[in-house]
Amino acid sequence: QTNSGILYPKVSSTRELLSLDGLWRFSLVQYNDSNWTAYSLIKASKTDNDVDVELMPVPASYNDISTNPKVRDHVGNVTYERNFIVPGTWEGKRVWLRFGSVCYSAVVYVNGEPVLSHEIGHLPFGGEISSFLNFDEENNITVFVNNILTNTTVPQGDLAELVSGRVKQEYPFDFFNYAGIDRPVFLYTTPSTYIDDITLNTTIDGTTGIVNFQVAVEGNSSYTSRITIIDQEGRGVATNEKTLNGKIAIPDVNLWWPYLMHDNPGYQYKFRVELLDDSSKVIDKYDQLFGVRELSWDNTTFKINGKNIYIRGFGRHEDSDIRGKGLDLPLVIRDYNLIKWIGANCYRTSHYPYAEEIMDLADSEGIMIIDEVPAVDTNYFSDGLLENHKTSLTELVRRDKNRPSVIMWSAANEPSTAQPSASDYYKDVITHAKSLDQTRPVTVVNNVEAEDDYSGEFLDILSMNRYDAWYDHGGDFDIVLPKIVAGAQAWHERHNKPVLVTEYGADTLEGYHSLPAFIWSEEYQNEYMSAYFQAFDKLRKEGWFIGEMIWNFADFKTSQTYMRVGGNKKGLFTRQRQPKASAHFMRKRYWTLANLL
Ligand code: BDP
Repeated sequence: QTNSGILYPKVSSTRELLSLDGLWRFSLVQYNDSNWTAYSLIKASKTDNDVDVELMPVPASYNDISTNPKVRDHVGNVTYERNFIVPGTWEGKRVWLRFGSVCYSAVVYVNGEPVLSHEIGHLPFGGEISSFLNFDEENNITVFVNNILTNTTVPQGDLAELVSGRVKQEYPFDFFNYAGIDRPVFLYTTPSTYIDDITLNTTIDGTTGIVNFQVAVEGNSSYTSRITIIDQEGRGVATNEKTLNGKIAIPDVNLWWPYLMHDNPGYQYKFRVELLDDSSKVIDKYDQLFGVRELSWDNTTFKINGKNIYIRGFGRHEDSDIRGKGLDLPLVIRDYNLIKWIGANCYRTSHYPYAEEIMDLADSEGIMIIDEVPAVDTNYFSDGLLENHKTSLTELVRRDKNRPSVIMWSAANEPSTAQPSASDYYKDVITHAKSLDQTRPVTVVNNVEAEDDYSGEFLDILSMNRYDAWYDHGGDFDIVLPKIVAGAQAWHERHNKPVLVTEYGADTLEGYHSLPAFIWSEEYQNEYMSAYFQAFDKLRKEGWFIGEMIWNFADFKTSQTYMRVGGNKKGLFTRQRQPKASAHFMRKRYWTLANLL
């Protein structure tokens, strides 16, 4: 249903909302090689969960809640189930069901009837379920959640049968393949004629902000509309009563600026849409937040509101103890406190879209986002994969198009762009991304050398991941400066576009010290960073180098391999969000850069 909107559910005078978050009954379904079987068959083949409490919190990944490795390492379907009551006052309205994300795919039944299905994790989906509900009575919802990754899923994975006969999920990326209903679930109402979608783009003309808008309405097309733009003090600053598609000017506009680029970063307005019937009664009402800002880029620079952007940031993960990738508001706020403490202005949603509630904070705090689809480590290109890859972009742009924080789309992380077949594949992917949005640049995050790559010609900005003095040349910090400078120069010279370092990093065990620095010690991480800082300072003088992002913000869980001691430890912060020595060191650099630029 990608041709309809996916506005975040909100209460208004015409809309109501119920959360289905909380404890759901949970069970594992025995591995079955046909991905989806009939409802009755799956229900009949339930296994018991041994010692486990058969309840699962929503939102959360299910893997780390249990003491049982069968739950953590499960492959295939699980079921989530609960009952809920729909108020009788909702009868006659449209009732919608919406999931913020289910990893990786879901089939949803209400009162035994299939109502929704969705594939690709980390993206919202929903639909109208009015006709399946009993009002003022108990209803049952059952969700089959499947975590199998194949050659055509985004991201890719493979199933391997072990000699014991057990089927195991293998995948090329290092972060743990968490699964479950990991973001909020809502029931909400709209009237029968409703605001389905809102698309806003902004430009600036002197001190005036221009808002280009398109509002999609479903239902009775004879209703009129009233649009009001409301500032942060609650004042109406512009209106339009004529049309659902047009332009509105905001005089003396407050622009949206990134953190530490302005004394009032993250300024947002409300775009209020009201649908009115013949007697001017409000039929539907929705407030969409947005910021006024203009992005531009050329062969050497990337600008916001006419000012050069220099990115100070990191790659991150949605990852924490017990919850896995489940949305957790205390963690979300802790993370933004750390982002501001360290003086960063940007992060990449490596390696998938992050929860909408996390993105809201980026908008309001002025943190710039490189918004990435779940295409990580793509190795085999095929038509089936291409379709899913494009769908992931369609759904991401549909979800995040109005966010001022999103400054760039990332169409992939470390794909095999050194294969000649990558050329046609990425031409198609990037053309698709550009057909969805022309106002933001598109990148692919590469780890191949410029001369070996087949994707760069289609991109607006070149992003490179580098691990010199980590995965090779342990301890040889002196190779970093020449290699990074030459690597970045080669990208710029080949394509004449701005260059960004999107990853560099060293695993570090907190509390392990060594003088002189030795690999895995806190001293090593700092010396490694120093070597990269020297390279970045040299590159900054070239005029086309637009930023530095360390890998990673915090330590995170991985699959089990001898390369990872308790997970990937390249964080500046531990998984519990406490600083390593490197966090203090980075803080000095990021604040110095912020004051310099
Ligand atoms: C890069 C990947 C990232 C990994 C990182 C690492 O993009 O997902 O976690 O390497 O190995 O290649 O730490």
